[in-house]
Amino acid sequence: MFYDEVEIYVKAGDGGNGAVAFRREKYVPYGGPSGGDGGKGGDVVLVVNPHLNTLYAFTNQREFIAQNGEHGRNKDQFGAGGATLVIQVPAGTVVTDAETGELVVDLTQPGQEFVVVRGGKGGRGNKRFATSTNQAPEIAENGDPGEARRLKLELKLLADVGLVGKPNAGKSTLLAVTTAAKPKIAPYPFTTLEPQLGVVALGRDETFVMTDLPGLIEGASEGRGLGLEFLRHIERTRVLIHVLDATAPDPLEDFATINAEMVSFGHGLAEKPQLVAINKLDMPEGRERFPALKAAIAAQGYEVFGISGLTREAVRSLIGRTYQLVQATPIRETQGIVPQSITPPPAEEGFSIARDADGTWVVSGGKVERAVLRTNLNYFDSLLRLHAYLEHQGVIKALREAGVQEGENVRIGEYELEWRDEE
Ligand SMILES: Nc1nc2c(ncn2[C@@H]2O[C@H](COP(=O)(O)OP(=O)(O)OP(=O)(O)O)[C@@H](O)[C@H]2O)c(=O)[nH]1
Ligand SMILES: [Mg+2]
Repeated sequence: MFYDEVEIYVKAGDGGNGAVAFRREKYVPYGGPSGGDGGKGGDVVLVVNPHLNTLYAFTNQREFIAQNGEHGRNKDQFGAGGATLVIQVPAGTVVTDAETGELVVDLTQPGQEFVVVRGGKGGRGNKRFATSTNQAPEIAENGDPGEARRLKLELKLLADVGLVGKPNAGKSTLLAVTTAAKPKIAPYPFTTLEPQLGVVALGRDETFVMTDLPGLIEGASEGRGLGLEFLRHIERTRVLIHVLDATAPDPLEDFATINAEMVSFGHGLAEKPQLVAINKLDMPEGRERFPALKAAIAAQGYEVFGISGLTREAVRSLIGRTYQLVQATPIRETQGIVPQSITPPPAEEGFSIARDADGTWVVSGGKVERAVLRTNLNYFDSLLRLHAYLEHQGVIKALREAGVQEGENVRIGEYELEWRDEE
């Protein structure tokens, strides 16, 4: 199997912090709280773009960080939400968590979207905390941090373009000079036993997958040579490049033989768009025969290129034209539809208490640590609220039961306090 794979880092935007502010108006002696909420951080979303067929675009960018939400401001102004960051992937991309190896999502349908990390909620401003008993609360929440994770993207490559031709025509050489693939090349027939796949990239979003195939000979469709098995490989391609060796004894006959084999194999091979690359024009003999060969093949209705895989002459224009044809030829059907599966977020209920080497009590647990992150520790009212929350969650009681003593340090996430027992 041939895979294109890449590891990326995605981070959603942090939520903006809520603001603590009070109205100060000339004729309003006790202006009320007016701190606005922070905006939500942007999500990171994967979207299937049916025009992509490789993960090549990720060679330039591997980190995707969505915008943070803006902080809330005074005068009841809410922070703006961070923009969603959209990452385009080809159909057939399988996404797993790079750390756990767990399947995140299987993206199969054009247009299918999946949120891979969610932006943090914006913190609430102090306006939200006014109550009948506390009309001037100095409480504001911090925004939640955006989620972050490393993802592995994997795509099973299917060749868009197949190189067909007689053994020794120069198919593997052409693959080697246009892609990063390292196929075996040698001056004798049947060098290629296992076809290689390579990504041909004209630009960041202009790519196609090409494969060299073992040379075909007369009778291949009946199982002679190595052909039959590999004719099945070409069945799925969209465009064929027929490579002809201009220095072979009878290139025109070679051309006819291969086409006849494709017709007898059936399965629509003969109907695929076919470009003809007359190869080895760096050889004087090839150069000399080229005009007549070109005329004879063009007369059969084919588009002909005269190239040299060795010196790369005209290889670029052949590739450019191939790309156009790939674009114009309907996409192969997806190989079965895999239902979308979603990893549930890890359970973060509960907390645990431990002591580290220097005697500090450490409280850990997603829920309580998030509460600490959300607290703006600069405001006394916010701290009181955090303590009420910890009390309610049973953290204070559990610490007491664990035996925490007056004057000892307790750490919850970023927050450290010295224990004072009021009872
Ligand atoms: N002079 C010249 N030699 C070439 C050119 N392209 C390929 N060759 C040579 O032709 C021989 C066969 O090349 P391959 O690329 O292995 O041919 P192939 O079509 O993949 O052959 P099989 O895998 O056996 O079917 C090698 O010796 C290459 O160096 C070319 O443009 N000019
Ligand atoms: Mg080969």
